[in-house]
Amino acid sequence: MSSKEEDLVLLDYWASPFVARVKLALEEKGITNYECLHEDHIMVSKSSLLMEMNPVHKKVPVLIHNGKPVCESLLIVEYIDEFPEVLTKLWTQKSEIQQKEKDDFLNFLKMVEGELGDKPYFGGNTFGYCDIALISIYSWFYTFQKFTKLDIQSECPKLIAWGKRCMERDSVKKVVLDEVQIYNYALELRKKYGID
Ligand SMILES: N[C@@H](CCC(=O)N[C@@H](CS)C(=O)NCC(=O)O)C(=O)O
Repeated sequence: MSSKEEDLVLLDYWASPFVARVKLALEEKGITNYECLHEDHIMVSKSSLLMEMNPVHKKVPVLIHNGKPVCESLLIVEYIDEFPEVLTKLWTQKSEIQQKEKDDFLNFLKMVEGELGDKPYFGGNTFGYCDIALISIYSWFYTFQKFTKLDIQSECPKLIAWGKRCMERDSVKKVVLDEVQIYNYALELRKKYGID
């Protein structure tokens, strides 16, 4: 997400630790040109904009991006992060993928692998929150590899071993799609949208 030419509004409450998460993410991304609208007494009364933008929970934070609301602090943090855009770029381009995009992707993988370290799972010895968040992306690695021609197996052996370990779990086997099926889907979409 580029901060330029974007209309960003954050519904804020000064004491909210959840809003602080979002502000931190914005800071880290160097996004400063957003408008902060402060709720006065969030526990007692709420602005009509908050009621309109988060009609289900009526809670801050809400990030309003070009008029569209994103609710839930952790989802907003994810939204602010450029990562999903980077991934999509890896398999939807007509032209050859730029070296910079490959480098960004590889740096990201290495950073994730660094977090894993020598542990079997991200949280230690048991499959948990972070593994759930990442394993669905692991099944896209094959597709990314095909389009980027990066050798993820050699670049990030521990991460690949983690992926294989997770794929042995019944829950993962049941839910996470097969990597070849995903690659075929990517090829189909490229054809459908005239990329190939
Ligand atoms: N799960 C939400 C929690 C947000 C939350 O609890 N916000 C509080 C302020 S700290 C709020 O808006 N409370 C208003 C209310 O409960 O009516 C998130 O992570 O965004």
